[in-house]
Amino acid sequence: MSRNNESFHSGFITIIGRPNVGKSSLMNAMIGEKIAIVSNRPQTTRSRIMGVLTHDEYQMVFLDTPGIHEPKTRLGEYMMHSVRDAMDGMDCILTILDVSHITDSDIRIASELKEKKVPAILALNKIDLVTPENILSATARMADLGYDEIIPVSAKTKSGLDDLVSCLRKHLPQGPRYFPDDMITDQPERILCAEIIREKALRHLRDEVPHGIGVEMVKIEAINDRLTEINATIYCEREAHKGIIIGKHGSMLQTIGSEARSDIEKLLDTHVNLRLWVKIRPDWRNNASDLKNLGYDSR
Ligand SMILES: Nc1nc2c(ncn2[C@@H]2O[C@H](COP(=O)(O)OP(=O)(O)OP(=O)(O)O)[C@@H](O)[C@H]2O)c(=O)[nH]1
Ligand SMILES: [Mg+2]
Repeated sequence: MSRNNESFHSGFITIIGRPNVGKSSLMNAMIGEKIAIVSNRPQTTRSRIMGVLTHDEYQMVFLDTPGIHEPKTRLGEYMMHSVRDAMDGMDCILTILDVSHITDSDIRIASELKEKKVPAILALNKIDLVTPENILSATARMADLGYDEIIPVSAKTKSGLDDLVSCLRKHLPQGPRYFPDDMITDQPERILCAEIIREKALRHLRDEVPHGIGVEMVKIEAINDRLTEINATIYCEREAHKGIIIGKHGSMLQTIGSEARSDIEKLLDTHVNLRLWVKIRPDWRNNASDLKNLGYDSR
């Protein structure tokens, strides 16, 4: 085991890209744990989320970020702030594209990012959805952007992940262990639990409802070694949305609650009593104090 400082490499790798390209999925896949929630809705990730991958010879500190978009609310502005914050002092940029759906805005983001003076890696994600010819033509199309490496991957099948990790390792500078070996994220338990609830809501709700959802942990209390009690409130923006979230005879809320409980039980390794409420906060995504209460500290 090499523990001396000279052969140890480490650094902060900021993961950037358009919404829904698979940034959070890729970070989770590289670390081998579910740290950031994932959904097929754009703008799932709302804050910078740290994930740490520690090996005998390196430590990669990934910063998963919200998908880059034109903000329309204060929440959106906060999200784009989080992206800029995560770029501060990074050692490497990891730009992600969805190879099955490359848009002009992908190309714009990818070329602007390359202006930075740190190594830049481009991962073409979702290769499981396209043919080898598509991968080759996408790689050729991106070749001019000036990235140090272009790596085809699939967060879903894990194909190409080892190549991506070794490529990142190659570009990391010598450095210290920033975090203890057993630390995989900086997200506190209460945030992880709130995010799991939001993920289940995103999974089951349609149309415009998911974007207006925020989850507040009201209580998380270890009753004993085997039981945790959690009370949480799901906020939405309209009366009609509240009805949809609760569902017929409470069926939707029950589905969200039981899926969330099962994941939270695995996370906490205890039984969980989960109680959910649904409340309306009109336009909370534009209200500074609501944003703060829901963990999106606006500036
Ligand atoms: N087929 C396939 N689907 C993938 C892959 N990676 C991610 N997905 C799916 O793509 C969707 C978006 O994934 P996320 O990881 O939430 O994407 P993101 O870039 O973090 O999205 P935002 O947080 O909204 O910016 C989800 O439905 C994932 O299951 C992949 O390699 N292959
Ligand atoms: Mg994400």
